[in-house]
Amino acid sequence: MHPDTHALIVIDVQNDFCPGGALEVPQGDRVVPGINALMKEFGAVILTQDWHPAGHSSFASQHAGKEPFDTVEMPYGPQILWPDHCVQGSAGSAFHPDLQVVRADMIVRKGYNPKIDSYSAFFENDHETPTGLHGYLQERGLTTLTMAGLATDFCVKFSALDAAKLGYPVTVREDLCRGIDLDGSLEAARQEMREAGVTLSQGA
Ligand code: VGL
Ligand code: ZN
Repeated sequence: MHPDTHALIVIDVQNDFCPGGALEVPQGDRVVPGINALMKEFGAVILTQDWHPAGHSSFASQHAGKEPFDTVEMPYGPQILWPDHCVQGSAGSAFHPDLQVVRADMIVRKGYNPKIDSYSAFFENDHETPTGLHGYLQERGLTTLTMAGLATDFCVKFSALDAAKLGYPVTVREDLCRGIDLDGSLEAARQEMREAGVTLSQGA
């Protein structure tokens, strides 16, 4: 059991990121049993949920002549375009059916702003619009974080880097994450996280 100042943050364990989903992460569903078991070791459990309006600007379908996984320039910087995924209220946006959602104290939704993507649990992709999670953690006295979920090289990475920047000691349970791995993005993400002082763990 971790001290009650230590929170588990479970990133985007949703149907669309699992095999058969719109933006499937290879073996994404494999993280579920281990995450459920890990929840028992924490007094505070927070889930994030990717939650896009239909026609979101991160969808390739909204950009003439573009395909999923192409990159475009947005006012806030380069943006990878994705297949339509995690549309608010769709079956794909729901949590994996075996994830113990009942254990969650808090669910943070992100990506609901039509014009900005939001990979991180803390800030949208402009790196300045907050989700409110930092304030929530501060008000509850949650000072140390462990993260797991999908995808290692996108939402988990951006969440962990922002947590480190905000001053939280943060551990990423790599054994309970899976990556998309576009052009070496998984190894690059591991390197970036290590350089930012994030602890990468393969489990106890
Ligand atoms: C994610 C791409 C687009 C993720 C979300 O959860 O890693 N990746 N939206
Ligand atoms: Zn998304």
